[in-house]
Amino acid sequence: MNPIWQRQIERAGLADIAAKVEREERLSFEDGLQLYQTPNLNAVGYLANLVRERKNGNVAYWVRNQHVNYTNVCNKGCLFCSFYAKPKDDPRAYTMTPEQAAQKVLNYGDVPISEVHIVGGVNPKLPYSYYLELLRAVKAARPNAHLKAFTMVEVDQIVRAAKKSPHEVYADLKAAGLDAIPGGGAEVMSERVHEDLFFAKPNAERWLELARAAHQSGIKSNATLLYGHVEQTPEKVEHFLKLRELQDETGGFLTFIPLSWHPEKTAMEELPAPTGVEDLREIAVARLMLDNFPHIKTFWIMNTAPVSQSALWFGADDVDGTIMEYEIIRDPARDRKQVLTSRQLVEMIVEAGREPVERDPLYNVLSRGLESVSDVETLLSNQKADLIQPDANINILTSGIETASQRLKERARNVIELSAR
Ligand code: V47
Repeated sequence: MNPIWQRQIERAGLADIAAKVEREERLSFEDGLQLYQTPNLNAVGYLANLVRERKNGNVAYWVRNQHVNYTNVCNKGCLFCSFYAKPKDDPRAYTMTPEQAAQKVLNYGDVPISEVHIVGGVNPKLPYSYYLELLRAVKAARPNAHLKAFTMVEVDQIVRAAKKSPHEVYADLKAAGLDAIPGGGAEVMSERVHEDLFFAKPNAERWLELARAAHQSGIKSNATLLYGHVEQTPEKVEHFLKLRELQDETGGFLTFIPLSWHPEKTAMEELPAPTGVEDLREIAVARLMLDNFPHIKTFWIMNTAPVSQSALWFGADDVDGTIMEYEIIRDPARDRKQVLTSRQLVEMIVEAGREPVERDPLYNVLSRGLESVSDVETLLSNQKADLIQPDANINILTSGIETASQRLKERARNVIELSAR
């Protein structure tokens, strides 16, 4: 190890952990606590980057995807959530028919999307057949796209509605078009936080049981951790250990996604949101603790594009995708839908100094660098997004990072000019 880093790591009290990382040894619960407690975030990031590069080299993955949130009706009443509408008399409530969901993806028919990410609230009125028809309708509309659908919380509801075993339900869902399962719903695997914030949802044991059954049925899935609200550090480390243990058993997890909590419009909105520094630490600690997870994702919608660029040096190897529309959190200032085009994603990765690789949800490589990014595709994506809700899509690069990076470039130019005088 470079002697400058060696000194930093020793001063941060991380020498033992660094030795384990170099020997590719598993980190303990106490190591996890220490990674959260040391003030030297750079030292934690440096170690996470060693693991990141060992597993994924210089590659940063992105995906051309579309999110469909088929219903916001939910009977779980989670305090951290701003998305849900109560099942009774809520004017915000909506539930798409399978045909309406299919129409949503047809609206982007000209964009070569490889993943449709389908999640929603737990609407107790929906019969088992609805979920199968939803998958069939979307698959028929986009036969070439993989369907990544239903968090374990929805799966729990589907299993109840079906009155069948999880394994039987997974077989039906697969036959209807399901390819993979997203990572939501576990929140923080702690009985205390479960009681306080999301007691109506399945607990950690049930979430893990349903993930195990998915993996045994040949369905890959992701996992998340929702942080930045009332959880405590040991609860987050426990969360990692539970996921790591199941991954040892099944090998069925693809990606871990730390989800940065957005307090806006929730029942706890007086609490402060996590900062960018916390977001980077969550990425880095996850990379170090989850030694058996192939990928760590920085979900740019939650983390912002600039923090996601930095996260690619703190353990993350995936920035997720084009998204097109996202309802679970909204841009608080404008309350608009959110999209990045493929060109913008690729440029964001290049600007961060990583090699962009387009993937599908199972991490099959679809293109490299600028190969599949054309102005025509970018144009289409913009036009189609506008078609859904005119003027409703934030162009993140022109409204956010472009101005920030332009400012930086401007400042750099001034410095160069001044020093040349
Ligand atoms: O489970 C809800 C979270 C999750 C808020 O697998 C919130 O690739 C922040 O799981 N602030 C659903 N988060 C989203 C999810 C996901 C997202 C991106 C990629 C993948 C993947 C999965 O969203 C929920 C909950 O933990 N959530 N409300 C909020 N206010």
